[in-house]
Amino acid sequence: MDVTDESAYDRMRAAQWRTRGGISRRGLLRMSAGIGLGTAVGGVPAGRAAAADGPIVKPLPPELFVVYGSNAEMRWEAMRGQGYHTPTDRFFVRDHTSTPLIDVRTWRLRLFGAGLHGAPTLDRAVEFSYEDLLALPSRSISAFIECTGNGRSFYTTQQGQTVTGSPWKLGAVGVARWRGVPLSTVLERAGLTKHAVDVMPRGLDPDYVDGGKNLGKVRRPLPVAKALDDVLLAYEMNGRPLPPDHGFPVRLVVPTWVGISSIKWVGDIEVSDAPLFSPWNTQYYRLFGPGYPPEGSAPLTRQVIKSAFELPWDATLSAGRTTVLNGRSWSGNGAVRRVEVSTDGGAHWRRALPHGPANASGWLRWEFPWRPETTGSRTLLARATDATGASQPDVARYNTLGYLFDGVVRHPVTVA
Ligand SMILES: Nc1nc2c(c(=O)[nH]1)N[C@H]1C(S)=C(S)[C@@H](COP(=O)(O)O)O[C@H]1N2
Ligand SMILES: [Mo]
Repeated sequence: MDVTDESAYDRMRAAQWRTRGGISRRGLLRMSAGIGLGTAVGGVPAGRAAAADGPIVKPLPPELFVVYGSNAEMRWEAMRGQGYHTPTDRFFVRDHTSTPLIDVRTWRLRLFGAGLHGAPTLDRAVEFSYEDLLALPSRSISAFIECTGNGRSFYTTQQGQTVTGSPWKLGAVGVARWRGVPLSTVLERAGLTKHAVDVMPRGLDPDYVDGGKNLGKVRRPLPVAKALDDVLLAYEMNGRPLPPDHGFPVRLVVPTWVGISSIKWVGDIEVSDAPLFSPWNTQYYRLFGPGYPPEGSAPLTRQVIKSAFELPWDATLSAGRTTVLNGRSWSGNGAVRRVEVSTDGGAHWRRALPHGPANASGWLRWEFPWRPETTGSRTLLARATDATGASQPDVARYNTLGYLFDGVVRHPVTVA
């Protein structure tokens, strides 16, 4: 999970090679016939395919992304001049292992468990093909997907605290237009009972191994109440079929919740009549550390509130000229109501001008005209408040895995 220049270099080389017209190992595998159900990479060990070609399929040009192994964050300056949604080419990617390539002709979504009528086990599952899902009534939503650890590096750089995981700045978030079938529709058609408690989607990507221990497929239980509320089984992103890195053929989109809830490449969904557990709601995605119980907090659900400037880190701005600072703020607790900006390290604050919709599961865009008169280093700050009145503190509460950073980020710029 550590960043090394070497891994960034490897990713870049792989992307360059692909764009120069080389046929990738993945491309060859994709063309080979007979990729079986759930066999992500056609019988070749996933690790080898990944090593040959990089874990992420789409190009990761350095002007759009910072790459940490199998994870890539968007550079926020890449949102400047863009519309409400994050274009797919610059949407961050977070893969526990690597992006699988799935043959949609043989792919099936299988639902099973004691919370369904007559499908107690996987071998008696209710099945849906890709065409079956496309034929069901669809819904579209604009929603952010954000990694729970987005902003993690600021625990260290602003608060001097040690945390583990990818050292994201603020780029592990994106808002897309998602289209798909409400999960509630599929659950009802699969025979949901009144006794259903948890719903656990499981990905078809390779098993996740941590500290030498195989934890199996990426999977995380979702309470049935949330599953029936606003969750989508999405097959489209920004008007196109989901690309491989974002979950083709079908992923969950769980609006306002931690990114890990939105399981990609869903192969099956267990519907239980008792609480379910996986490493992703026990050892990860809880808060651990001083002030938390040894087993951690309750499993994380909603994201917290954040703000970002659409500027490079260490941007250079001109003295004596008005620059419009653009940014976006979002919260898992409800729509953003107010954003304030400081251009002097937090001594003075003024309201930013909101524009466009303040969608509760998306973000609010805003701008702030600024005319710096003198040259030198400055620190820009943005602080949002959401519909619940929650705002961004100066210091985020520490947890060892560096989740849910909601502190005000200190963005350095130079006025020249
Ligand atoms: N099957 C599977 N689903 C997954 C993951 C994964 O590694 N495997 N990563 C999760 C995490 S931690 C996040 S933050 C989001 C990232 O979605 P994206 O890569 O489309 O941006 O997907 C989630 N769904
Ligand atoms: Mo994540």
